[in-house]
Amino acid sequence: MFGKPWQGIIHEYAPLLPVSIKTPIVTLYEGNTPLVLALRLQKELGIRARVYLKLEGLNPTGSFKDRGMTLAISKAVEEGVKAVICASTGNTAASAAAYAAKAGLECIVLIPDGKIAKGKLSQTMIHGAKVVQVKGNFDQALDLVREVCELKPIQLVNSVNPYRIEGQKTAAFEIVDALEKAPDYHFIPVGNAGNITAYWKGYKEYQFRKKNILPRMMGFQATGSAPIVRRRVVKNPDTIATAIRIGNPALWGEAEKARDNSDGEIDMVSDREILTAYRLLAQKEGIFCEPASAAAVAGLAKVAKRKRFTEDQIIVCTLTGHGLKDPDTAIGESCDDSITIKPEINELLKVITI
Ligand code: AN7
Repeated sequence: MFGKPWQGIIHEYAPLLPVSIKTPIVTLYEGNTPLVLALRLQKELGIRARVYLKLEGLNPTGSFKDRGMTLAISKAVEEGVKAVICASTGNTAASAAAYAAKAGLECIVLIPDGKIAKGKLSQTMIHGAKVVQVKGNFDQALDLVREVCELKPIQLVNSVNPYRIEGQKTAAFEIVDALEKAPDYHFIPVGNAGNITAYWKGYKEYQFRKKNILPRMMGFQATGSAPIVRRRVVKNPDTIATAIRIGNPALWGEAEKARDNSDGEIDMVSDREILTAYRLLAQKEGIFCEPASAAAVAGLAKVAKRKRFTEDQIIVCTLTGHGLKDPDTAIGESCDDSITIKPEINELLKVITI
């Protein structure tokens, strides 16, 4: 009567992942996230194609990073590693800390000083990781962890670790399983460029399963952190979407390949456009994602202004992280909307306009 219980992406997709019987699976039951039809958003943006949202914020630590981390940590345990390290704008840190806790590994994270959202910092700390704030940006922190891994027996779990990409590609498998084919367009935010690389790999590997089509990969950076679009390293990246505040993506070349081989695009959206999409998702779809995730939908809104999508087309946007990751931005964007009254019915009636 019931299907087999979900046990995470490694159990589900083992034949397509670099694991064996001997791999000790460290899972928090990640993956199997909803793919939601977004009719009100579609209408709001004047799009005729069907728009689906892949809610990666519903993973165990609230972001897509868990898909790659279950595999990276499982392989670290298999290889007898005792400690893992990453540089992070927050979500990788939270995920690494949680999976390391589950596996009994030590975890060290380097984060850019003062530039990580509170939810992510709170997760990383409570899971017991050693948090090192770097007076600099993500790119400098990544250089440091790469260097320290040459000197110490510590495993790097940033997306330059190929197991991260292997795990993250399962999101594309799930989308093809749900739609029974690949979408025509896939919109996704781009930071360090691991996820766009992983989805493209996943779609290609799953091509044999269903109809022989591949999506166009549509990546979006924030204007203040858009090295791929501008074709040069951004020394001092800046954006309200701190998750993608990255000026020198580690998988830059891979992202360009995904773009070019899929006949897609990598473009940029402003913080204003990101925040507009962020509010739209919350207020028209009931979906609270973090600002970086809204970049994908801001990108869709931008493309929809110049391009006519047709009714038979399918668009998927990945919403990479949960809105609760960054409560400060949500409150900051909404504080004008809150009203304070004395505890009296007349006061309340004055403010209710219905
Ligand atoms: C919510 O956690 O880089 O292009 O260190 O947290 O694969 O880097 C996060 C990236 C999009 C960009 N959305 O993905 C980190 C980190 C959210 C993110 C991205 C990130 P990539």
